[in-house]
Amino acid sequence: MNTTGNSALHPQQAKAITELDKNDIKQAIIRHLHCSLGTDENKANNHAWWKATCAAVQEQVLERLRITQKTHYMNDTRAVHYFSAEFLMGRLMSNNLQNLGLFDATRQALLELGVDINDVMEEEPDMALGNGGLGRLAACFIDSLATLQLPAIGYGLHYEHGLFRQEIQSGAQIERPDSWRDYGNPWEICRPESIQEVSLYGYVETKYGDNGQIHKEWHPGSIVRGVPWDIPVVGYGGKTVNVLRLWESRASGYFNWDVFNAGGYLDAQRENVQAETISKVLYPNDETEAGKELRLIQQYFFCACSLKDIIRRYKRAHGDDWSRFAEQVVIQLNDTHPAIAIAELMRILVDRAQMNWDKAWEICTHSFAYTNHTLLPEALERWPARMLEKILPRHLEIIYEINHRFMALVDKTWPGNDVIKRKLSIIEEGSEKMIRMGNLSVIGSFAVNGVAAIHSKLVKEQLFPEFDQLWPGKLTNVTNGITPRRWLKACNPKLSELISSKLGDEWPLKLDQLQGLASFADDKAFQQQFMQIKHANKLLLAEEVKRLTGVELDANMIFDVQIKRLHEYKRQHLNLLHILALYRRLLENPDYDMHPRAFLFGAKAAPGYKLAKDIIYAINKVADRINNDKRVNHKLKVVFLPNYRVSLAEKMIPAADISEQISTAGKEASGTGNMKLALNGAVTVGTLDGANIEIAEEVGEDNIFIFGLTVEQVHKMQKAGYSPYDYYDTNREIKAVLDWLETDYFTPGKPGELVSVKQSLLDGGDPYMVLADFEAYSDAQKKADRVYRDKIRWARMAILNTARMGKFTSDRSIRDYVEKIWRLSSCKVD
Ligand code: T68
Repeated sequence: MNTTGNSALHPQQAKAITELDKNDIKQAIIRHLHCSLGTDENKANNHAWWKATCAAVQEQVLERLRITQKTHYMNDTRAVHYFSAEFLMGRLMSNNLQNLGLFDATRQALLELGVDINDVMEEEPDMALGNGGLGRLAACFIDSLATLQLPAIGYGLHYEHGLFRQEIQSGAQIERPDSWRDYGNPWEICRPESIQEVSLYGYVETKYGDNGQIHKEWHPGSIVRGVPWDIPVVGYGGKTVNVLRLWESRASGYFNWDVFNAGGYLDAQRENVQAETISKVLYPNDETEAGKELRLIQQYFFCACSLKDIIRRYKRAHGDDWSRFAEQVVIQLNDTHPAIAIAELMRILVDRAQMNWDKAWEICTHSFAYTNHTLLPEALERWPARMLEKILPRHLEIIYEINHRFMALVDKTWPGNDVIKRKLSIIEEGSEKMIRMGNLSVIGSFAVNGVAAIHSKLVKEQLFPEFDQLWPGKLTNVTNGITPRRWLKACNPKLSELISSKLGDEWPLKLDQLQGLASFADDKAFQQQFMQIKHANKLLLAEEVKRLTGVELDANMIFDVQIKRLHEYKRQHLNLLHILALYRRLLENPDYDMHPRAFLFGAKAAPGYKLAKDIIYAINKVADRINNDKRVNHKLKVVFLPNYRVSLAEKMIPAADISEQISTAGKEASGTGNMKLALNGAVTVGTLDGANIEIAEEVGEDNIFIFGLTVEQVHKMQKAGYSPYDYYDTNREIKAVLDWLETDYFTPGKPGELVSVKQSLLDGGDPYMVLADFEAYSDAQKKADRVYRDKIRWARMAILNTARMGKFTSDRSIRDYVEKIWRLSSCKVD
């Protein structure tokens, strides 16, 4: 077993972090080059420097971790347990150095050793254990939890392969396995002392006690071992270091020895392979539920391991007295992915601790809270009852019992109303009986939140209106946020330095202080500095673009950025149609008046999502044609950057002038890329959707380009019977660009290759109202173009965007959770 990171203590660790200087760090790095890696300063390549540097940093981190854990234990603190199938951590070296306050000293130390810290940081593979916004939110939240010195632990899965690596071949997305820990991960620590075992399959036996009591006993068919790996999570300021505990599945030696001894070596191995499959790979589908057995097993596996871990810790302090459990433990369910934990805790309390149902239910419903991240029907998790019966037979019985008792409450509230009963039931009747995990989550939790004001309103009014009536106040809002440490301080060092020169260096902890920049918004010298930094960031990105794609960008162009998962509702194809319109205008009139613009995309499509992959292909084909068309390419460029991920976002965001946030109103729950881009001085072109609405409120309508249908208008139009042909037949430009896609102009010799995009917008019914919003979008883009050419006005807008993003720090989100839901106290670690 690889147990990297447990290097022996060294006297230097006794020194307080603030006293550490570059010489100490230099010595530690060299010591690790010699003693941990068996190399030296002359032989070491960048990878070795990276590992040695991480090991030197990890020494500091582990010492803080030990002190934090001791402090939490001594204080017997209430803690939040953040259950998430995804944590999209990205790279950790620069983050940990920033949060420990050791970045500059380490940069200097490496420099004196003849090494550039930027080259060293590039060696780190991203920890891509998530799909997109939901996973990255979890990562920002654990950063804020540690920063605010709150007792917290993240629980998730230790996927061997994170989100696939994307290659673009002849314009098409190819998926390659991601191997983030092939050469070892210096941050993780294996904790064999905390291994758990989890049961699966089998059957339930009903036993009758002497007093007539019924007792259920689950006889599992298989047992899997969960091995915990801890990733330290360093709070800003370096005081509290919490952990992210990720479970790896292993075959439990337990079951297989018999088979092995009976000569069934291969059979024994087969069972190993199955057990180890559980944490093999992250499911790459965001916003859809495939209903795959392995996915349910993944969910149950990490929930069961985590609950056992929580209970072990609770019992160490409280023995068999369960009465204080809900006081000490709050479990936040990041979407419904961990919802099976509700049934698992009931099973533990009722079957194992022999508690009566009502008391167990009381504990459960005071321990869990649930965050909803989507209204899209295809993303709401439902599991076939038959699948649950096979994998978790006892849990299915428990879910039926929860539902039975809940239906009695519904009947009392709405006597005889079968329509409401059918709607609120956890069980969906139909050709195949399904278990609705959303309903289970609402019923089993004491609080339910959406992730932006509009989204939470829609959760209340459209998704769960009867639940809101039944339990007023249970449904609430916590607007998402992002950590300014990673998404400004670390990724945009030049802008951070400028901000600190004006406001001091507390803003990463008190992001509202950025307001102080507003008084410089009209200061010519400051405008110039701010825009010079943007320009420098654009030059850096242009270099990267050249390296990755061969395309040359002029940093004087507008850098217009759309970075997010590829999905129809996010409408990358609306952006594409507008690019085609610009291209056409330029061909028709070479003097067409526009500021040169580079459109940059970054997006992964779920491997099974055909149209999303077709849109990627279309973007790439259009990009090829435009970038090689001498007639226009001084004014128009299109770049699709392959393998969009956290570390690429960190390079694109500081260089963006325009942030594309153009989802169909009502579809994007919140968005968080919108916050990151605005924080770095990009101006949003966006719809009134998700957190865009709150961003517009903060920055003011003069500092954002809002366009398009509102939620109400979308709703009304769809009810009235929306016909995309109304736009195709009457808008010349729309017709021309859609028809263009059918020719072989972008795919020479292969007409029709891009036709699926057109079809989805016409015969496909244009479910996301792309054509309905096209003209408004084009107008907003024209306005943005005009404003950009007024350098002073644009600089003012960009500065005010940065200045007014204070609300969107994830520290504020976490404080909201603490006040509205978790009721936690911070625990100072010194
Ligand atoms: C996102 N959801 C929302 N889901 O789309 C976004 N789904 O608006 C919001 O800002 C963000 O959550 C944070 O709240 C997702 O990212 C997934 O990735 C996902 C993964 C698996 C299954 C379903």
